[in-house]
Amino acid sequence: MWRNEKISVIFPTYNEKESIRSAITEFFATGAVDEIIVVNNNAAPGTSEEVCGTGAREIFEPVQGYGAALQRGMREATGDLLIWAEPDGTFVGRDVMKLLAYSEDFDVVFGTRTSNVLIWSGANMGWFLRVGNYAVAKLMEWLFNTPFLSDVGCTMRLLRRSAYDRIRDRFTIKGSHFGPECMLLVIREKLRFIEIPLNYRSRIGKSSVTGDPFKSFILGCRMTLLIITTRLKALFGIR
Ligand SMILES: Nc1nc2c(ncn2[C@@H]2O[C@H](COP(=O)(O)OP(=O)(O)OP(=O)(O)O)[C@@H](O)[C@H]2O)c(=O)[nH]1
Ligand SMILES: [Mg+2]
Repeated sequence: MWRNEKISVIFPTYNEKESIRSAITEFFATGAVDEIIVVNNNAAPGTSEEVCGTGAREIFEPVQGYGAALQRGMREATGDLLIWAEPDGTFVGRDVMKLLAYSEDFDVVFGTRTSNVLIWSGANMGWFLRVGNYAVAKLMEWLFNTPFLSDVGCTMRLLRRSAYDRIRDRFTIKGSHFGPECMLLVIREKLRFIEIPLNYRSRIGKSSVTGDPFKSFILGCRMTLLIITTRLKALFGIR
């Protein structure tokens, strides 16, 4: 609980068998997290055994993809404040407290992994990914005249339930670029948001998306296209 509000953390999982148990322990150790929903998205065999007995609730989402998993997790969560994260060892449990501190003034708190001093040694945030995320985030910031944005790929963030309820019916993307779709909906709905720097560590196990520069580039292109088409829709008053 945080100031009488119930806190839910959503962990989509696909290939995090080696790290998921320690991630659950680390996030519960904050003392603020009431519920962890693990969304098993056809995850590696053995994942359920790792989750068993941790106190997290495991649910199964058969539709493949990061967006599908996260949307299912949010539908299942019962908290007043919904926190997204990844159970791959990259995010630090105590950063939950930073998100919560800002939740008093904002409907949505985005994370950024582009602050040099918080990128841990070995983290997958080299020049290409850092500049790419920054550039696409700036495109979003400038086209929509938003507060400061520097990362479109950060998968740790907080949404108030009231904010989630205002945008949930308009989620469409099942794949990896669901994160920016959610950002664009937050912007278009004129919700109050802020972006804050989070720690970013090296991943335990193998990345299936941004570990491959070509896949990262394609993902960046899809995100850019989504931002431009959403701006055009906004211009013509199309929801
Ligand atoms: N690749 C992939 N990830 C999924 C899927 N469903 C859920 N996820 C989750 O999406 C998140 C991102 O996947 P990662 O493999 O860590 O990709 P990434 O975050 O780009 O890679 P890192 O930056 O190295 O962590 C993880 O939490 C996965 O568990 C899916 O179908 N495919
Ligand atoms: Mg990851």
